[in-house]
This record gives sequence, structure tokens and C-alpha cells, in this order.
Amino acid sequence: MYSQKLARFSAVFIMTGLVPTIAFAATHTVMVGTAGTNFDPVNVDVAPGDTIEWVHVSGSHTVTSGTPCTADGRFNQTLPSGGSVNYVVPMAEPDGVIPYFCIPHCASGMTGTITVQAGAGIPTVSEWGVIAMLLAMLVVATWVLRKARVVIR
Ligand SMILES: [Cu+2]
Repeated sequence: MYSQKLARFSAVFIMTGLVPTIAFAATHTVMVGTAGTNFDPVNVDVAPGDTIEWVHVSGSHTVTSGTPCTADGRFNQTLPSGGSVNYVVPMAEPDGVIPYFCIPHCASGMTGTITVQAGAGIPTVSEWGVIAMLLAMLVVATWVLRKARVVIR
């Protein structure tokens, strides 16, 4: 009986433990040149592992990381006319702001930011994982208590 309990508890524990390790990566779209020389939206809130996709609308632009108007080498791509470029935020990226700009239009204020925050946006799987773990613990606790009550009788 004890080993059965242990087996069931272990199974639940392992399953709830696996859930938080699965990460859903979102894609955030930034339109480029919706109002002349601009990034729209100017800022995107992302989580590590997410993708930012810049879509060409008008003009001739680059998507270049760094500030103020100085490339830092993280990414630097020329946006193809009618096309798009993207950047994947590293999974190990700490919370913070990644500034970027357009080389030909930086002086006239064509800049943008990527705000990285673990768990930004849609409720993350890790949060649901915590909820699932708490619920599983409650279920297991209830089950164990019921079994204990039966034994006492
Ligand atoms: Cu530009």
C-alpha cells in the first residue's frame, strides 16, 4: 500500500514538474514605416525565447541594436522592401531593455525598445505549472487523508 501511494505521488510530482519546463515562445510583430520613419509599436514587452519580427511597410530601414545611434553588435539587419527580419531573444537573457534603431533615420528619432521580462505577456506555462503543482499537492493531500481515515476505522 505504501509503495502504491509513493508511486502515485511520484507520478503526479514528476508530471507537474515537467509542465513548467515546456515554454511557449511568442512572436511579436513590429510594423516599420507606418508613419514615415517609425517603429510601430515603439516598444514590445517580451519574454526570453520570444521572437520579434519587423515587417516592412514603407521606406528604407535597418533594425540595429544599440543606443544612442551606436550599434552594439547584438543584431543589425537591413529590412528588405516588402519583407521582414526577426530576432530571437536568448533564453538566458536577463530582464532589461534592449534598445535598437534604424541607421539612416536614428538622428530623426527612429528608435525602438524591446523590454525583456521573464513571464511577460500571456500567462506563461511556468505560472500554470505552479498552479498545477499546488492543485496536485492538494489532490494528493486529500487522497492521503482519505486513505488515512479508512485505516483508522
Ligand atoms: Cu529608417
